[in-house]
Amino acid sequence: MDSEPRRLVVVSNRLPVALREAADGGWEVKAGAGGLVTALAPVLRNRGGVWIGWSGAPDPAADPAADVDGLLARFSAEAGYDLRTVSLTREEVDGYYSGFSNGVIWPLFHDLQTRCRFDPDCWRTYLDVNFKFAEIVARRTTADDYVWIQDYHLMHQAFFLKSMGVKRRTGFFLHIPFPPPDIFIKLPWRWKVIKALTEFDLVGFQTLQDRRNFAACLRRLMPEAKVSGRGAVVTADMGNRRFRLGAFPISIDFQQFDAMARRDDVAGEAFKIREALRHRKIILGVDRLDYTKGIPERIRAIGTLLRRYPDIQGTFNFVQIAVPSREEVGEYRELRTEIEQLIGRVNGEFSFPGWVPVHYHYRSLPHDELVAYYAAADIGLVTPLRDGMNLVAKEYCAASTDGDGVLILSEFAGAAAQFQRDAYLVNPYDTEGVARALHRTLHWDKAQRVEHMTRLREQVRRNDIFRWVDSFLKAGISRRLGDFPEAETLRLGRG
Ligand code: GDG
Repeated sequence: MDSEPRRLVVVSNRLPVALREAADGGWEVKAGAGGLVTALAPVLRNRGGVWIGWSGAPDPAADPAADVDGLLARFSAEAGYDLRTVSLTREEVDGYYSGFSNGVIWPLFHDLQTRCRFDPDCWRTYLDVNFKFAEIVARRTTADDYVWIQDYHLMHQAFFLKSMGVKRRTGFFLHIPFPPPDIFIKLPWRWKVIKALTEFDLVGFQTLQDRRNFAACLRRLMPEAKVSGRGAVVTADMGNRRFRLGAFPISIDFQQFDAMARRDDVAGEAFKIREALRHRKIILGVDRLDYTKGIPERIRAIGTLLRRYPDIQGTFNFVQIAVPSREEVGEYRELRTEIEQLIGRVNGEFSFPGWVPVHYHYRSLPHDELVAYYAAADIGLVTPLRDGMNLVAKEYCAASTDGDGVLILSEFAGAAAQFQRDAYLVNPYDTEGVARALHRTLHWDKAQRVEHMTRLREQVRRNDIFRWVDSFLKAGISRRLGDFPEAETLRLGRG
């Protein structure tokens, strides 16, 4: 068990691709869009890596026409790492994914306990599906691999691997916040969840505050646990075994965003966006359409800005890109309706010939178009009610290659811990405060904006995704990303 791990194996709810039913009734593979995919793909590529997860399609194997393996094999060859699917039935998806992961853990861990639906059947399905995943992990890995499990959907992996007698080195990273004890203890299965997390060798969080919250819950529910140490990574002693807890703020591939924003076609697209909006200032919001992202509050803040500061009318556009997410869930459909009504109200109240204040896109944009929007924007308005990290904030900075831009950031995003001195922090519930921040920063002169953005860009450049991976692997197995070298042949073949 102490030999050097041979391969990195990532396990997550979703594979970094989505299998969808195509218009002709067959299946098609599409690259995924979430934060996790953005963060991990560069880490596995051409390093013999394996990614285990659900394809996103309920039970495609039941469809005799689906050549799932063939579709994924083609994607694997292009992506440079192996994909291994876990097939889930419609009932499993409903209970484990929609019911427990997104109906209980997601709202609870974002401090929105009143949105939780504590359904014991969903909890049981969550355990069953975790067991199913663990069986595949056991089958597809060896004791030489390092198994890195991602996120709240799979908190029982180490627990089930151990219960099967399978020895693996395991690390777990939680992409969402970890709540304080007063909130966590509302969970009817609190003890089982916290116990399951103690079975990993390393549990990683986005911020020191998340790690502290976890340690406080651990002390409350398992008083025998003793947490000791200082710095980003500390040790929890459970009497018969130890494991480690760390804070590892996730990031982005800074160079990739920076380089893409500098590309002629992307810069040209950014210019076209500015031109179409008549070179007015652009305030940009980009989010999955989720109730944690504070989109209604943000639109209200835009309304307040226009009402309080009439001088500002006609001088800017607020562009909100909302990526469809969890559309099968009623709450998300209602949220979409609420957002669209609010936008209608603001536009109805303030538009005049030649100017509509809010532009709204309800779709996922191609990556280069998204980067063009980042590059075109004068202000990135990132105001989640609660967020593990928020990669959009970092991507916006990386794509602001001229160093001229402003990041207005919610103090409840994990990114605020890193950016507290450099971003303009706001309370997303305080619509007047957000309106004031917008009014002030719209009047900042270029020198102020450049000083602000240059510091932010430097932060993201220094603390990029590769540093995140390095710091996690260093804590987990005393190794670095570079210790899993890129295969020479694959690298040459990449062109
Ligand atoms: C979870 C945590 C944590 C967005 N619109 C488009 C698009 N995106 C991409 C962005 C970004 C990603 O989606 C969103 O990442 P976030 O971090 O903002 O948010 P979550 O999806 O909630 O992610 C979060 C993250 O995990 C990582 O740990 O930071 O706190 O909630 O990368 O670029 N991509 C494309 N078109 C779009 O229209 N192509």
